Amino acid sequence: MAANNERSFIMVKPDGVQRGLTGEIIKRFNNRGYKLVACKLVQPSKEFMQKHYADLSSKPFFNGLVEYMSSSGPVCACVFEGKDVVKTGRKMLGETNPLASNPGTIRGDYCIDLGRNICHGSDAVESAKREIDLWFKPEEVITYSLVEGPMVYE
Ligand code: RTP
Repeated sequence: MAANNERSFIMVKPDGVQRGLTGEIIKRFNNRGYKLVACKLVQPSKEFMQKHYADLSSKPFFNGLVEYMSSSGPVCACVFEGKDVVKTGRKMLGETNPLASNPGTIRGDYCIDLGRNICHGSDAVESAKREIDLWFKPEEVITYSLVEGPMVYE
């Protein structure tokens, strides 16, 4: 059984912040039962975004992606915690291309274009660990109990 303390790095991208969708995205994860354990607005540098997207450095869209993410306003970097949050978080986000995303998913409800897909979610537990370490100091990720925890997990 997946552990209740699995963590995923969820980021509202500049287009999501500019469109006022930060609260909606956080709300959906909270409503599902996931616990917000870190959250901050960041204006990332180009070098920082190159590190974040290092796995995509050979892709033709890499430079445009890095440029967009570092020069279009802040992002909201979050960590959510809970059982299977990485896999479930990806399902909640929808497909990378919003046009392929089902209604009911975040991208399927709020966006149209691939390069303006409003949110990022870690694609594996290992990449979540790497991304959380990149974006947050250890003391910025808070360990605490939710009073309704027993109402989410049996
Ligand atoms: P993300 O990392 O942002 O959560 O997205 P993802 O895993 O669903 O997709 P990934 O392949 O990692 O791509 C990262 C972001 O790059 C943009 N992209 N543009 N022009 C293109 O062909 C293209 N492909 C991807 C998207 O904004 C995607 O979210």
